Amino acid sequence: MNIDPSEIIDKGIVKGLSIIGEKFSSGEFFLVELVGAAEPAQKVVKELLEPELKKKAEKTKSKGKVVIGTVQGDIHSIGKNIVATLLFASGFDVIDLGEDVSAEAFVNKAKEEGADLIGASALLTTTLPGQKRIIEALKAEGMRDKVKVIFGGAPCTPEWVEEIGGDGYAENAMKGVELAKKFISG
Ligand code: B12
Repeated sequence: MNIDPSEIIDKGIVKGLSIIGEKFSSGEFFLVELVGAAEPAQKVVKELLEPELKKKAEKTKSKGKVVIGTVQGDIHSIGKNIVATLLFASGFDVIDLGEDVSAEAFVNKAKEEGADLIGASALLTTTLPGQKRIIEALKAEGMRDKVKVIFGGAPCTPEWVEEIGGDGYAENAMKGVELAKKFISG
């Protein structure tokens, strides 16, 4: 069978983990189940799907430089890693800062690398303000007009991105790549 890895991610991993998340918030599941579901999902994405996505990497000259990470206080990495992999596979240079990344770290890295785009993930309502802080930190450095910024993650919405003055919202990795292409490659 020849199934696109992005389809497995969207129709399998994301759907399955959202059910786990719903059961966790309704009190039916506890943290142990959340962790128990996250571990195999992460393993499948890292070990099976990401290598497949990378195989399809577009071998052209770099489309542009992206600094990506999960905001401060937030250790959710699965979605961010998928976005980073798909961006890489689509021909972007990707600098992944990992998780629990401060706004200043995003901005300093973008400055140091001359990045075209910052992508920031937030999965908790409590860490969502970390996305706003990136915009503020860029303004404080006088860099807001030099770098495009896109956001994603479960609590993030297009309205939130508009409110904080971001450039784009993506509900999944494919849409993130489309935005990156639109902003960087013209
Ligand atoms: C897996 C998981 C965990 C794992 C994370 C493992 C890991 N290494 O990532 C573990 C067990 C560690 C965990 C911990 C916690 N979690 Co949790 N977790 C989840 C769960 C079930 C799935 C998240 C996930 O990986 N989804 C699959 C990926 C592929 O989807 P995604 O992240 O949404 O990413 C896609 C898009 O959003 C988008 N995207 C994401 N980021 C970006 C960035 C850019 C730039 C772009 C363009 C697009 C984009 O593209 C991605 C790919 O298509 C969610 C439920 C949910 N519905 O999200 C809860 C959830 C996020 N967790 C929750 C909670 C409460 C916690 C804890 C506080 C629990 C606790 N009591 O300790 C801790 C917080 C730890 C911390 N400080 O960060 C809540 C948050 C509630 C809220 N409103 O804030 C949720 C929503 C569960 C729930 N319904 O209650 N969690």
